[in-house]
Amino acid sequence: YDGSAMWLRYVPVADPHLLRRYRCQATAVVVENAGRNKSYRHTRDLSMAPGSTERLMASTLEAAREELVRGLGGLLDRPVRVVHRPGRALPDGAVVVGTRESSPAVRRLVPAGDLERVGRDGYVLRSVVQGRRTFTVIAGRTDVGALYGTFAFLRRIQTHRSLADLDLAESPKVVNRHLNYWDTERLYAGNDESGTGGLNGENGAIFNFAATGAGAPLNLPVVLDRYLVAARAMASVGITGITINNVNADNSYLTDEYIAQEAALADALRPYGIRLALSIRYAAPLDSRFAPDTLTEEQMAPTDADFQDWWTRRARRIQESIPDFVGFTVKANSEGQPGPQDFGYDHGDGANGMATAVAPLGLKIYWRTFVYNPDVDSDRLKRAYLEFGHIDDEPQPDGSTGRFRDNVFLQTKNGPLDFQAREPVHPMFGRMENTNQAIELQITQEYTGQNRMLCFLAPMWEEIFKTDTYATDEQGQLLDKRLVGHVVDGTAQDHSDTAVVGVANLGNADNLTGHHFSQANLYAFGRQAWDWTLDSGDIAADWVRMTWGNSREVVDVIVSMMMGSWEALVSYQTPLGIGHQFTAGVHYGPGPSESHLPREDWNPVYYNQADSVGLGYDRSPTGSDLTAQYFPVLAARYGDIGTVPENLMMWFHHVPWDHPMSSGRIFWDELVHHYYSGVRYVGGMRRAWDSLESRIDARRFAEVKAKLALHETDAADWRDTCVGYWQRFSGRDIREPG
Ligand code: BDP
Repeated sequence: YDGSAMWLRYVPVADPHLLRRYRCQATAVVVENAGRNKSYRHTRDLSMAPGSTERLMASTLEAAREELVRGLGGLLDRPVRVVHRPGRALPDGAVVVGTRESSPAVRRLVPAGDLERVGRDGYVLRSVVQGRRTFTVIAGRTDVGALYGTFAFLRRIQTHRSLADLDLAESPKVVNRHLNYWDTERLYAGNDESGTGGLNGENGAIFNFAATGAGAPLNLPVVLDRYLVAARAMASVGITGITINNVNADNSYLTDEYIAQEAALADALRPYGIRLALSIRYAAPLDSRFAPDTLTEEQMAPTDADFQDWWTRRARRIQESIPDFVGFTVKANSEGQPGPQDFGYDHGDGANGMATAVAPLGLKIYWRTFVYNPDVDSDRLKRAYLEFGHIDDEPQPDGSTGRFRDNVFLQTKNGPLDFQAREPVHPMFGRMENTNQAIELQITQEYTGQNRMLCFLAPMWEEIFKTDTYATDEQGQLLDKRLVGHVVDGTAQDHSDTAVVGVANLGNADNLTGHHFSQANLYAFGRQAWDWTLDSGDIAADWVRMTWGNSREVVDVIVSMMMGSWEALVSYQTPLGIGHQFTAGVHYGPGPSESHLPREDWNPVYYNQADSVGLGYDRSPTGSDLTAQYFPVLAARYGDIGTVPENLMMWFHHVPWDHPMSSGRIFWDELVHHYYSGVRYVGGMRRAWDSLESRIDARRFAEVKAKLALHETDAADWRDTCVGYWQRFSGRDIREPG
């Protein structure tokens, strides 16, 4: 097995007792009126997509039915009966899927009030007993809710849970569960296995428009089987949308030729509830490719009609082909991308100009806050809040506060630097009371081992979501709900439109993610975007059962490998809160001594500040005072070396080599201990994996084994390079068993 079905493997239930029971509980699939709400527009042949051996679905309920046929057929190891028009006589063991509108059976079995409570994407999963017959009803308020319920039902069987006496009602905590797909950067998931993935992931892109090239009918991109696997995988964890191109955007994606292809892709993904968005380049109106519809520099004022009308025209053009188009992701005035500041305006004007343009079409602007203009402050980490915070606080002519429009999301990375393996949370969470805020997490493992290292990120995201911001209201009173998760899900400050965004890791590798274990990160992202309160260990266990097997030993060994893998990586890469020690550009190996890059704040030495006194960047009140951007409780805690959590110490302090740590060691010894213990953990993972040889299929076993060997070598390189370099400053001995 090559991993190409991801976690939707549907292998037969091995335990004969369980299998017998499941077979009685799922005898037939009933999806009435599955063909209603057909959503195709561009693909004429609905049965088979070019390049694909899979049937393309025309509607969400067909996708649900197909998934049950495939899933139950595999899990129960025999074809399942499909009943199209059951009338009132549902067979015992029927699995009924639909909404009250689509299905008379659902209407009979699930009262309207029960569905109202679950919200737009939610579902009810319920056992219903009638006389001597028992059915399972999977009901949504919408078709897509029913599809999500279908995946949840199949997951129960995949993870060997009971199907008896079900009475579940589930709904997501966050409205928009969105992926950003950087098609040409940082993928690490391509068939081209040369090196570690590098900066340029072109070879690995999953949706490759260029590849359709000459000969392919323009409005019909090749829809490959793996697109559909990706769509099903995304739907199975409740992803609602995907921005399909890199944030360093290429204007081609806005041309008519590309829009036609995007529309066909949107058709393929639509039945799975996944809507398309595009990254755009702010200065696109100047591009001669759109001639005669181009603007001059003078017409680029975002507050004026010329600029706004241009974007309305482009967006309308897209919407004509993709009626459920989400909107635009914008990276502006960041790392060389154009933005409103190039034309004398600020981020508020720029975001609002675009938002005003697309508001009549019902579209959204995801405006990224990943900016670090050196003119703003010497500490890179302070810059985003300095640029955005005051716009959120601005009194408006109508008496309200905050300038950003309602259809703008400010999309903010979880931490103030850039997706490092551990960062404090971004100080903007909780601070932007009057603005819709989306959190951006990185699923693709740019800084967390790429496609070589096994690093399960759910514990990191859990730590982020569950971090207390200690946010206060205007009177300075602590809010009741003030974890980052509450800020993101809108309950902290009463926001109804909410979003979690993940920079996704799908590519053209056979297993779609390069490293088999990187699949787990996409899986976990979806589950946590749906419900950030989930326990990351439970998520790991589900994924392992679905992906590797249900035997006790397999589950226990792999879950425990995964659960410590992130902390181990932090330990051998960037322990105790030191940030960005990567060698230039590639973001994989160590480069603590590097100082050659043109911008000071791209260099490891800027972040480590190593000297004979100690290590780390002083961001306390005696230093850059980043701590002042946090709410008072956190500001005080982070600002004092006596109270800062040790795992964030060097984010906020230049720590003296002899500083006493809670372990009883001095800082130097503690630092060295982290590097060594991180590498030891990887050795432990190798041995644990080897112990599973007889329980894992040969190909995947060998592939993971080979990756773990590289992983251990590269982890040791991190340890030796960093410890060796720090030692030049500390002048102290290394007292650590190897
Ligand atoms: C950095 C990546 C770069 C992205 C940038 C961003 O190295 O490729 O363009 O983030 O998020 O981490 O805009």
